[in-house]
Amino acid sequence: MKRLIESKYTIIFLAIFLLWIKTYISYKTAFDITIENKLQEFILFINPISFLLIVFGLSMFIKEKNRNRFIIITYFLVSAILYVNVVFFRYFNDFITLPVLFQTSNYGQLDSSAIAEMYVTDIFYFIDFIILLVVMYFLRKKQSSKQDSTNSTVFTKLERRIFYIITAGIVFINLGLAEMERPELLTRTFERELLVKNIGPYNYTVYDLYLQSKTSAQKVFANGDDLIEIENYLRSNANDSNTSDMFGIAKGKNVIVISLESTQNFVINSKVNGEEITPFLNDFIKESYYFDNFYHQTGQGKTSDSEFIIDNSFYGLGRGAVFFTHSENEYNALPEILSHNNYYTASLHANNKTFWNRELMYHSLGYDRFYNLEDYEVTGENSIGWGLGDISFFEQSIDHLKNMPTPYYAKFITLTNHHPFELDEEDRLIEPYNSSSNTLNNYFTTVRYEDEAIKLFIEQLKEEGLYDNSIIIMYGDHYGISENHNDAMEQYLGKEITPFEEAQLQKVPFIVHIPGQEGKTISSVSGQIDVKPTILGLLGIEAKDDLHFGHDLFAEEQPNFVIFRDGRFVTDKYIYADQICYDKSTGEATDISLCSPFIEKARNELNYSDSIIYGDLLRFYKSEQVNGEESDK
Ligand code: GP9
Ligand code: MN
Repeated sequence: MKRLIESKYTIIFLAIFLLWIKTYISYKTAFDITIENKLQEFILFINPISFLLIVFGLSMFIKEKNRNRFIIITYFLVSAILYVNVVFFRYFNDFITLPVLFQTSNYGQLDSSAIAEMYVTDIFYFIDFIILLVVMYFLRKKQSSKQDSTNSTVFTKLERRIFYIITAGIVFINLGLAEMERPELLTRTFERELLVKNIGPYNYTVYDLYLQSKTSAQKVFANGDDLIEIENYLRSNANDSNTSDMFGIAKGKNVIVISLESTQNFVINSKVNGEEITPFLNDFIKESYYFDNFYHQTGQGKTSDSEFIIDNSFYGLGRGAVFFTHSENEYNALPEILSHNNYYTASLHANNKTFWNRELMYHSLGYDRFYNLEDYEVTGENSIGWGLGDISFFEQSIDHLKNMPTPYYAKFITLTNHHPFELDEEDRLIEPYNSSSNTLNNYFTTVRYEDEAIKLFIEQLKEEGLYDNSIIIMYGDHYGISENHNDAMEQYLGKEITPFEEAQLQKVPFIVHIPGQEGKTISSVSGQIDVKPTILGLLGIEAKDDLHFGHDLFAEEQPNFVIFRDGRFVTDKYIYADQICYDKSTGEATDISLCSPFIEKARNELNYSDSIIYGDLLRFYKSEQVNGEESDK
C-alpha cells in the first residue's frame, strides 16, 4: 500500500481523479444538463476522463524535475476553464466559446454582471488544487529522502505506451457511445449543451479551437459560386410584400425603433403582486399591431445579435457575436438600403461605442451616425445599473432626434432592464416579486421602469410634434430570465416549465405602431428575422435584390416557422426542443417524423446564413449587382 501511494503514478492519477470528480460534481450542481436515460448519465460520468488522461499523461514524457510543475500549471488551467464556464453558465445558460473570450472591449461593463454571478462558496472549485499541492509536497519530501528515487520516477517507453493505448480505448468508447446516443454530434456545432454532455467541457474547448481555425479559413476559400444555391433558396423562400394591404402605408415616414432590453413577452398583460408590470405597453398595444407569437432568435451575441438579425434578416452565428467576428464583412443592411432611399439612419445608445464592437459594425451596416456615451450627459445621479437610466436616455435623445434630417430611421437601445436588474429604491414603481430568485424578483421592477420610460418618451414625441409623422416599432432583444431561474419562474407562472414551455418563454414583444391606425393582435408565428422585410414593406420599398431569410409579416402568405439559433423551432403546430417534437395543441411529445421536414429546413437555413457570414459572400453578390447595373446601361 505504502509503495502504491508513493508510486510515480500517484500525482498523475490524483490530478486526474480530483479533476474528474470536480467536473462531475459541477455537472450536477452548476450546469443544468438534462439527462434522459442511463446511457446519457454514463457518458456524462466518463466524459471528462479522456481529455484528462491525454493531457496529464504528457507529464510522463517530462523529466521528474519539471513534471510536478507541468501538472500544477495544467491542473490550474483546466480548473480555470471549468470555473469560467461555471460563471458564464450562471449568467448565459451556455458554455463559453473562443470568440466570446476575444470580446475584450465588452469586459469593463460586464463586471457587474459577472461579479453578481460569483459566489464566496466558489472557493470550493479550488480546494482540490490545494489538496493536490499538499500531497505533492509530502510525497516529494518522502521521495527525496529515498536513495533510489531517481530511477523509480522515470517512466519507461512501455509504460507510456500502455498508458496511451488504454487512453485511446477510453476515447473511442466515449466517442462511440456519444455517436450512438447522438448521431452527427460534431456537425451540429451550435448545440453546445449536447456537445458538453457527450464529450465533456475540455474536449469541447479543444473542439472549439478547431472550429475557430476552420471558420477563419472559410473566407479565404469562398467564391461567388457558393452563393448560387443560397440565392435560389432565398428567392423561393421569400414572400411578396406587394400582397400586403399595408405595403407602403408608412411611405416616407420616420421610423423609430426601440430595442427593449431583456424584455420577454410574458410580462405583457401580466401582474405581479396585483400590479400591472407594463401598464403603458398594455394600453399601447391596443392601438398597435401587436405580434403575440414573436420570438427572439439571438445567440451568444445577445443585444448585438438582435440588432444584426433585425438589420440584415440573417441569423447571428452559432458561436460568438457576429458584431465582433465579422464586422468587416460586406452587408446590405436596412440602414444602407434606407440611405439609398433618402433616409438618415442613426443608432442611439448611451453606452461606450466599443461595446459589442458597435462603432465598427455600424459602419459596415451603413448607419450615418451612432449617438453613443459621448453624446449623453451621464452622471452618478442619472445612472442606474449598467449606465444612463432609460428615462434620462430618452429625454436626452429627444434633442438628438429634433436635429436629425428627415426622414430618419432611428434605433433606440434601452439599457436599464439589464441583468442584474438593479434599481434604486426611489426609481421603483412596483415592489419586487417574492421568490427564491432575486434576479426574477427585481426583473419585474426594472421592466416596470422601462415601461414608464417608454410612456414618457411617447408623450415627449407627441409634445415635440415628432409623433404624427413617424411609425414606432418595438421589439424585445432577448430573454432576461434564463433557465437557471426556472424554479422561481414556475412559482410565478404557476406551471411546470418543460422544454415546450421554455421555448415559448423565448417570445418577446413585437409592436408596430402607426399613428392613426387601429390596433390589432397578430398571432402568426414570427421572429426577429422578419423585421427587416416587414419595415421595408411598410415603407413601400421593394428591395428585390435583397437577400434575406425573413418574411414581411403583413404579406398574405405567412410560413409560421421560426428557427432559434440553437436549432429549436416553432411552427403553427409543433415545437421542437431538446430533440423532442411537441404538439402545440396538447403540449405533449409527439411523433418526431412530424417535425422532421422542419428539422432539415432549420438546419439548412442556419447553415446557409453561416456560410454567407463566414465566407463574406455578399462581397461577390454586390460586385455582381454593380457589374450587372453597369452592363444594363
Ligand atoms: C450594452 C447593451 C446590453 O450596450 O446593449 O447588451 P447585452 O448584455 O444585453 O447583450
Ligand atoms: Mn440586451
